[in-house]
Amino acid sequence: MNTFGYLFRVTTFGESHGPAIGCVIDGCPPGITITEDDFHRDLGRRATGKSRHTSQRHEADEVEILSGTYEGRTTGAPIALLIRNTDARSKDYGRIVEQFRPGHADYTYWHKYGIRDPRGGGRSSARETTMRVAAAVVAKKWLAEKFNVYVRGYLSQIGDVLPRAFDWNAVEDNPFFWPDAQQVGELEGFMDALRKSGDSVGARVTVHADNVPPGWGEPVYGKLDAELASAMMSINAVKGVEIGDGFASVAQNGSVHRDVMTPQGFESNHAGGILGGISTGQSIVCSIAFKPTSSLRLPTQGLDVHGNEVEIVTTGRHDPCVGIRAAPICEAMLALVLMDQALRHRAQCGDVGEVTPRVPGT
Ligand code: EPS
Repeated sequence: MNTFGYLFRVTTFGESHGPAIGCVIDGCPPGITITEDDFHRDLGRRATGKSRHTSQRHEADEVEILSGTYEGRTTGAPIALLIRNTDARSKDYGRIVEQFRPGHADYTYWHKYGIRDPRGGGRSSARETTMRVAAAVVAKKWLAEKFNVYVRGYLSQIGDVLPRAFDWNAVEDNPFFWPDAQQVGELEGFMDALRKSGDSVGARVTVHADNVPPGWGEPVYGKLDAELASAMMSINAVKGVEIGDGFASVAQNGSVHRDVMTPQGFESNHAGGILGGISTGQSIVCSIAFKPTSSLRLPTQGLDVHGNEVEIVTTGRHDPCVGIRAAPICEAMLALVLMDQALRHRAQCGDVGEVTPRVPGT
Protein backbone atom coordinates (compact mmCIF):
# COMPACT_ATOMS: atom_id res chain seq x y z
CA MET A 1 0.00 0.00 0.00
CA ASN A 2 1.76 3.13 -1.18
CA THR A 3 -1.31 5.35 -1.51
CA PHE A 4 -2.76 7.59 1.18
CA GLY A 5 -6.11 9.42 1.38
CA TYR A 6 -9.57 9.10 -0.21
CA LEU A 7 -10.23 12.27 -2.20
CA PHE A 8 -6.81 13.92 -1.94
CA ARG A 9 -4.87 10.80 -2.83
CA VAL A 10 -1.10 10.66 -2.60
CA THR A 11 0.98 7.79 -3.96
CA THR A 12 4.71 7.82 -3.24
CA PHE A 13 7.35 5.80 -5.05
CA GLY A 14 11.10 5.38 -5.21
CA GLU A 15 13.92 3.96 -3.12
CA SER A 16 16.47 5.82 -1.02
CA HIS A 17 19.33 4.80 -3.34
CA GLY A 18 17.34 4.50 -6.57
CA PRO A 19 17.59 7.14 -9.28
CA ALA A 20 14.69 9.20 -7.90
CA ILE A 21 11.82 9.41 -5.46
CA GLY A 22 8.45 10.87 -6.33
CA CYS A 23 4.75 11.10 -5.75
CA VAL A 24 1.52 11.44 -7.66
CA ILE A 25 -1.28 13.50 -6.12
CA ASP A 26 -4.68 12.68 -7.54
CA GLY A 27 -7.89 14.56 -6.71
CA CYS A 28 -6.26 17.92 -6.10
CA PRO A 29 -8.67 20.83 -6.58
CA PRO A 30 -7.85 23.11 -9.53
CA GLY A 31 -6.58 26.66 -9.21
CA ILE A 32 -3.99 26.32 -6.42
CA THR A 33 -0.89 28.36 -7.17
CA ILE A 34 2.13 26.05 -7.00
CA THR A 35 5.63 26.47 -8.37
CA GLU A 36 8.84 24.59 -7.71
CA ASP A 37 9.97 27.33 -5.30
CA ASP A 38 7.08 26.53 -2.96
CA PHE A 39 8.74 23.26 -1.96
CA HIS A 40 12.09 24.64 -0.79
CA ARG A 41 11.14 25.72 2.72
CA ASP A 42 9.57 22.52 4.03
CA LEU A 43 11.91 20.17 2.16
CA GLY A 44 14.84 22.10 3.66
CA ARG A 45 13.34 21.86 7.15
CA ARG A 46 13.10 18.05 6.82
CA ALA A 47 16.37 17.42 5.00
CA THR A 48 19.47 15.64 6.24
CA GLY A 49 22.80 17.47 6.46
CA LYS A 50 21.43 20.77 7.79
CA SER A 51 23.28 20.44 11.11
CA ARG A 52 25.84 18.07 12.61
CA HIS A 53 23.04 16.40 14.57
CA THR A 54 21.46 14.61 11.60
CA SER A 55 22.64 12.28 8.84
CA GLN A 56 25.35 13.95 6.74
CA ARG A 57 23.86 12.87 3.42
CA HIS A 58 23.54 16.03 1.32
CA GLU A 59 20.64 15.80 -1.08
CA ALA A 60 19.67 18.62 -3.43
CA ASP A 61 15.96 17.83 -2.90
CA GLU A 62 14.98 19.84 -5.98
CA VAL A 63 11.37 19.13 -6.95
CA GLU A 64 10.44 18.79 -10.59
CA ILE A 65 6.72 19.26 -11.29
CA LEU A 66 6.06 16.86 -14.16
CA SER A 67 2.31 17.28 -14.54
CA GLY A 68 -0.90 18.72 -13.15
CA THR A 69 -0.14 22.43 -13.31
CA TYR A 70 -0.45 25.02 -16.06
CA GLU A 71 1.10 28.46 -15.78
CA GLY A 72 1.80 27.83 -12.10
CA ARG A 73 -1.69 26.67 -11.09
CA THR A 74 -3.09 23.21 -10.47
CA THR A 75 -5.43 22.01 -13.20
CA GLY A 76 -7.21 19.15 -11.41
CA ALA A 77 -5.10 16.61 -13.31
CA PRO A 78 -2.74 14.27 -11.41
CA ILE A 79 0.26 16.18 -10.07
CA ALA A 80 3.49 14.22 -10.45
CA LEU A 81 6.45 15.42 -8.40
CA LEU A 82 9.96 14.04 -8.83
CA ILE A 83 13.17 14.45 -6.82
CA ARG A 84 16.34 12.89 -8.17
CA ASN A 85 18.62 11.26 -5.59
CA THR A 86 22.03 12.90 -5.83
CA ASP A 87 24.04 11.71 -2.81
CA ALA A 88 23.41 8.01 -2.23
CA ARG A 89 26.47 6.02 -1.05
CA SER A 90 25.41 2.41 -1.41
CA LYS A 91 28.78 0.93 -0.39
CA ASP A 92 27.95 1.90 3.22
CA TYR A 93 25.42 -0.93 3.14
CA GLY A 94 27.79 -3.57 1.73
CA ARG A 95 28.43 -5.38 5.00
CA ILE A 96 24.76 -5.62 6.05
CA VAL A 97 23.34 -6.82 2.71
CA GLU A 98 22.72 -10.25 4.21
CA GLN A 99 22.25 -9.20 7.82
CA PHE A 100 19.29 -8.03 9.86
CA ARG A 101 19.87 -4.89 11.92
CA PRO A 102 18.15 -5.54 15.27
CA GLY A 103 15.19 -3.16 15.63
CA HIS A 104 15.05 -2.54 11.87
CA ALA A 105 12.52 -3.48 9.20
CA ASP A 106 15.23 -5.49 7.39
CA TYR A 107 13.91 -8.64 9.04
CA THR A 108 10.20 -8.10 8.39
CA TYR A 109 10.68 -6.96 4.78
CA TRP A 110 12.74 -10.09 4.15
CA HIS A 111 10.05 -12.36 5.58
CA LYS A 112 7.30 -10.57 3.69
CA TYR A 113 8.85 -10.26 0.23
CA GLY A 114 11.74 -12.72 0.17
CA ILE A 115 13.76 -9.95 -1.46
CA ARG A 116 14.77 -6.48 -0.36
CA ASP A 117 16.70 -3.50 -1.59
CA PRO A 118 19.36 -3.14 1.11
CA ARG A 119 20.81 0.08 -0.33
CA GLY A 120 19.85 2.74 2.18
CA GLY A 121 16.96 0.56 3.31
CA GLY A 122 15.11 1.07 0.01
CA ARG A 123 11.47 2.00 0.73
CA SER A 124 11.92 1.54 4.48
CA SER A 125 14.26 4.55 4.55
CA ALA A 126 13.18 7.87 6.06
CA ARG A 127 14.01 9.24 2.61
CA GLU A 128 10.46 8.24 1.64
CA THR A 129 9.09 10.94 3.95
CA THR A 130 10.47 13.58 1.57
CA MET A 131 7.55 13.03 -0.77
CA ARG A 132 4.98 13.23 2.03
CA VAL A 133 6.38 16.64 2.89
CA ALA A 134 6.33 17.65 -0.79
CA ALA A 135 2.69 16.56 -1.25
CA ALA A 136 1.73 18.36 1.94
CA VAL A 137 3.11 21.63 0.57
CA VAL A 138 0.09 21.61 -1.75
CA ALA A 139 -2.27 20.64 1.08
CA LYS A 140 -0.88 23.28 3.46
CA LYS A 141 -1.30 25.94 0.82
CA TRP A 142 -4.93 25.01 0.12
CA LEU A 143 -5.79 24.77 3.83
CA ALA A 144 -4.27 28.19 4.51
CA GLU A 145 -5.83 29.91 1.51
CA LYS A 146 -9.30 28.37 1.84
CA PHE A 147 -9.72 28.10 5.60
CA ASN A 148 -6.88 30.01 7.21
CA VAL A 149 -5.82 26.65 8.70
CA TYR A 150 -2.17 26.55 9.77
CA VAL A 151 -0.20 23.51 10.73
CA ARG A 152 2.99 23.70 12.80
CA GLY A 153 5.08 21.42 14.96
CA TYR A 154 7.94 21.23 17.43
CA LEU A 155 10.13 18.72 19.24
CA SER A 156 8.51 18.25 22.65
CA GLN A 157 10.97 15.74 24.15
CA ILE A 158 14.30 14.17 23.30
CA GLY A 159 15.39 11.26 25.46
CA ASP A 160 14.41 12.38 28.94
CA VAL A 161 14.91 16.10 28.21
CA LEU A 162 11.76 18.24 28.24
CA PRO A 163 11.38 21.91 27.29
CA ARG A 164 11.54 24.16 30.35
CA ALA A 165 9.79 27.05 28.56
CA PHE A 166 7.62 27.37 25.49
CA ASP A 167 7.78 29.90 22.65
CA TRP A 168 6.61 29.13 19.13
CA ASN A 169 8.97 31.85 17.88
CA ALA A 170 11.99 29.87 19.08
CA VAL A 171 11.07 26.69 17.21
CA GLU A 172 12.37 27.58 13.74
CA ASP A 173 15.55 29.22 15.05
CA ASN A 174 17.45 26.11 16.15
CA PRO A 175 18.36 22.76 14.56
CA PHE A 176 16.02 20.83 16.88
CA PHE A 177 12.65 22.57 16.38
CA TRP A 178 12.90 23.16 20.14
CA PRO A 179 10.56 25.66 21.80
CA ASP A 180 12.97 26.87 24.52
CA ALA A 181 15.86 28.93 23.09
CA GLN A 182 17.71 28.86 26.46
CA GLN A 183 18.07 25.08 26.27
CA VAL A 184 19.58 24.81 22.80
CA GLY A 185 23.19 24.73 24.09
CA GLU A 186 22.27 21.91 26.45
CA LEU A 187 20.74 19.94 23.57
CA GLU A 188 23.83 20.48 21.42
CA GLY A 189 25.92 18.97 24.22
CA PHE A 190 23.46 16.11 24.68
CA MET A 191 23.52 15.27 20.97
CA ASP A 192 27.32 15.63 20.65
CA ALA A 193 27.82 13.18 23.52
CA LEU A 194 25.26 10.79 22.05
CA ARG A 195 26.89 10.89 18.63
CA LYS A 196 30.31 10.21 20.14
CA SER A 197 28.90 7.24 22.05
CA GLY A 198 27.58 5.72 18.82
CA ASP A 199 24.12 5.28 20.28
CA SER A 200 20.73 6.77 19.32
CA VAL A 201 17.77 8.13 21.23
CA GLY A 202 14.01 8.50 20.88
CA ALA A 203 12.00 11.71 20.70
CA ARG A 204 8.54 13.15 20.81
CA VAL A 205 7.10 15.61 18.29
CA THR A 206 3.93 17.65 18.84
CA VAL A 207 1.93 19.14 15.99
CA HIS A 208 -0.92 21.62 16.06
CA ALA A 209 -3.47 22.68 13.46
CA ASP A 210 -5.04 26.06 14.19
CA ASN A 211 -8.34 27.45 12.83
CA VAL A 212 -9.74 24.08 11.77
CA PRO A 213 -13.50 24.69 11.57
CA PRO A 214 -15.83 22.46 13.59
CA GLY A 215 -17.20 19.54 11.62
CA TRP A 216 -14.25 17.85 9.88
CA GLY A 217 -13.97 14.10 10.41
CA GLU A 218 -16.23 11.19 9.63
CA PRO A 219 -17.87 8.94 12.16
CA VAL A 220 -17.63 6.03 12.62
CA TYR A 221 -14.73 4.51 10.67
CA GLY A 222 -13.28 7.72 9.28
CA LYS A 223 -12.76 9.50 12.57
CA LEU A 224 -10.36 12.41 12.32
CA ASP A 225 -8.35 11.12 15.28
CA ALA A 226 -8.31 7.57 13.90
CA GLU A 227 -7.00 8.79 10.56
CA LEU A 228 -4.41 10.98 12.28
CA ALA A 229 -3.22 8.01 14.33
CA SER A 230 -2.96 5.89 11.20
CA ALA A 231 -1.20 8.65 9.27
CA MET A 232 1.34 9.31 12.01
CA MET A 233 1.94 5.59 12.58
CA SER A 234 2.78 5.26 8.89
CA ILE A 235 5.89 7.42 9.43
CA ASN A 236 9.12 5.44 9.88
CA ALA A 237 10.13 4.83 13.50
CA VAL A 238 6.83 5.97 15.03
CA LYS A 239 5.75 3.89 18.01
CA GLY A 240 3.01 5.98 19.60
CA VAL A 241 0.43 8.68 18.86
CA GLU A 242 -1.57 10.76 21.31
CA ILE A 243 -4.43 13.14 20.59
CA GLY A 244 -4.81 15.92 23.16
CA ASP A 245 -4.03 14.57 26.62
CA GLY A 246 -3.73 11.07 25.16
CA PHE A 247 -2.50 8.54 27.70
CA ALA A 248 -2.54 11.16 30.49
CA SER A 249 -6.37 10.95 30.22
CA VAL A 250 -6.14 7.57 31.94
CA ALA A 251 -5.37 9.23 35.28
CA GLN A 252 -7.86 12.10 34.89
CA ASN A 253 -11.42 12.44 36.14
CA GLY A 254 -14.20 13.37 33.76
CA SER A 255 -14.73 16.60 35.67
CA VAL A 256 -11.17 17.57 34.74
CA HIS A 257 -10.97 16.14 31.23
CA ARG A 258 -14.19 17.70 29.87
CA ASP A 259 -13.53 20.94 28.02
CA VAL A 260 -16.17 23.28 29.38
CA MET A 261 -17.79 25.70 26.92
CA THR A 262 -18.48 29.24 28.14
CA PRO A 263 -19.63 32.42 26.41
CA GLN A 264 -15.94 33.39 26.44
CA GLY A 265 -14.77 30.17 24.80
CA PHE A 266 -13.54 26.69 25.73
CA GLU A 267 -11.88 26.60 29.16
CA SER A 268 -9.37 23.90 28.17
CA ASN A 269 -8.39 21.59 25.31
CA HIS A 270 -7.83 18.16 26.83
CA ALA A 271 -9.58 16.59 23.83
CA GLY A 272 -6.99 17.94 21.40
CA GLY A 273 -9.67 19.57 19.25
CA ILE A 274 -11.57 16.39 18.37
CA LEU A 275 -14.81 14.98 19.86
CA GLY A 276 -16.51 11.92 18.43
CA GLY A 277 -13.96 11.86 15.64
CA ILE A 278 -15.01 15.35 14.49
CA SER A 279 -13.13 18.62 14.88
CA THR A 280 -14.45 20.99 17.57
CA GLY A 281 -12.93 24.18 16.18
CA GLN A 282 -10.21 24.17 18.84
CA SER A 283 -6.60 23.57 17.85
CA ILE A 284 -5.94 19.98 16.87
CA VAL A 285 -3.09 18.71 19.01
CA CYS A 286 -1.27 15.46 18.30
CA SER A 287 1.93 14.06 19.81
CA ILE A 288 4.03 11.41 18.15
CA ALA A 289 6.64 9.09 19.74
CA PHE A 290 9.72 8.18 17.67
CA LYS A 291 11.83 5.21 18.68
CA PRO A 292 15.63 5.44 18.74
CA THR A 293 17.03 4.66 15.30
CA SER A 294 18.40 1.16 14.81
CA SER A 295 21.38 1.75 12.49
CA LEU A 296 24.18 1.89 15.06
CA ARG A 297 27.94 1.56 14.76
CA LEU A 298 27.93 -0.06 18.23
CA PRO A 299 28.53 -3.76 17.54
CA THR A 300 25.88 -6.26 18.56
CA GLN A 301 25.15 -9.90 18.05
CA GLY A 302 22.50 -10.69 15.44
CA LEU A 303 21.45 -13.03 12.69
CA ASP A 304 22.00 -13.06 8.96
CA VAL A 305 19.56 -14.24 6.29
CA HIS A 306 20.92 -17.82 6.60
CA GLY A 307 20.25 -17.92 10.35
CA ASN A 308 23.95 -17.64 11.28
CA GLU A 309 24.92 -15.66 14.33
CA VAL A 310 26.99 -12.67 13.21
CA GLU A 311 28.37 -9.43 14.59
CA ILE A 312 26.38 -6.48 13.25
CA VAL A 313 27.87 -3.03 12.86
CA THR A 314 26.20 -0.33 10.77
CA THR A 315 28.51 2.29 9.38
CA GLY A 316 27.54 5.28 7.24
CA ARG A 317 25.66 8.52 7.69
CA HIS A 318 22.84 7.79 10.11
CA ASP A 319 20.60 9.95 12.27
CA PRO A 320 21.27 9.53 16.01
CA CYS A 321 17.75 10.88 16.59
CA VAL A 322 15.36 10.86 13.67
CA GLY A 323 12.81 12.85 15.71
CA ILE A 324 15.03 15.94 15.38
CA ARG A 325 13.92 16.47 11.80
CA ALA A 326 10.50 14.89 12.08
CA ALA A 327 8.38 17.95 12.92
CA PRO A 328 7.88 18.79 9.20
CA ILE A 329 6.97 15.15 8.50
CA CYS A 330 4.31 15.08 11.23
CA GLU A 331 3.02 18.45 10.05
CA ALA A 332 2.78 16.97 6.54
CA MET A 333 0.70 13.99 7.67
CA LEU A 334 -1.58 16.30 9.67
CA ALA A 335 -2.06 18.55 6.63
CA LEU A 336 -2.73 15.59 4.31
CA VAL A 337 -5.35 14.15 6.67
CA LEU A 338 -7.01 17.53 7.13
CA MET A 339 -7.15 18.28 3.43
CA ASP A 340 -8.64 14.90 2.64
CA GLN A 341 -11.20 15.26 5.44
CA ALA A 342 -12.04 18.82 4.38
CA LEU A 343 -12.79 17.66 0.85
CA ARG A 344 -14.90 14.77 2.17
CA HIS A 345 -16.78 17.13 4.49
CA ARG A 346 -17.43 19.51 1.61
CA ALA A 347 -18.69 16.66 -0.58
CA GLN A 348 -21.20 15.35 1.95
CA CYS A 349 -22.04 18.28 4.21
CA GLY A 350 -21.13 21.34 2.17
CA ASP A 351 -24.75 22.53 2.22
CA VAL A 352 -25.24 22.22 5.98
CA GLY A 353 -23.69 25.58 6.78
CA GLU A 354 -23.50 27.04 10.29
CA VAL A 355 -26.46 25.63 12.24
CA THR A 356 -25.50 26.77 15.73
CA PRO A 357 -23.34 29.56 17.13
CA ARG A 358 -19.72 28.55 17.47
CA VAL A 359 -18.02 28.58 20.84
CA PRO A 360 -16.21 31.93 20.85
CA GLY A 361 -12.59 31.69 19.84
CA THR A 362 -13.17 28.81 17.44
C1 EPS B 1 18.14 6.65 6.63
C2 EPS B 1 19.52 6.49 6.58
C3 EPS B 1 20.37 7.49 5.96
C4 EPS B 1 19.72 8.88 5.95
C5 EPS B 1 18.35 8.75 5.33
C6 EPS B 1 17.46 7.88 6.21
O1 EPS B 1 20.50 7.11 4.62
P1 EPS B 1 21.93 7.02 3.88
O2 EPS B 1 22.67 5.94 4.55
O3 EPS B 1 21.61 6.73 2.46
O4 EPS B 1 22.55 8.38 4.07
O5 EPS B 1 20.51 9.78 5.25
O6 EPS B 1 17.69 9.98 5.21
C7 EPS B 1 17.56 10.59 3.99
C8 EPS B 1 18.33 10.35 2.96
C9 EPS B 1 16.48 11.58 3.93
O7 EPS B 1 16.38 12.31 2.95
O8 EPS B 1 15.69 11.62 4.91
C10 EPS B 1 17.28 5.58 7.15
O9 EPS B 1 17.82 4.48 7.44
O10 EPS B 1 16.04 5.75 7.31
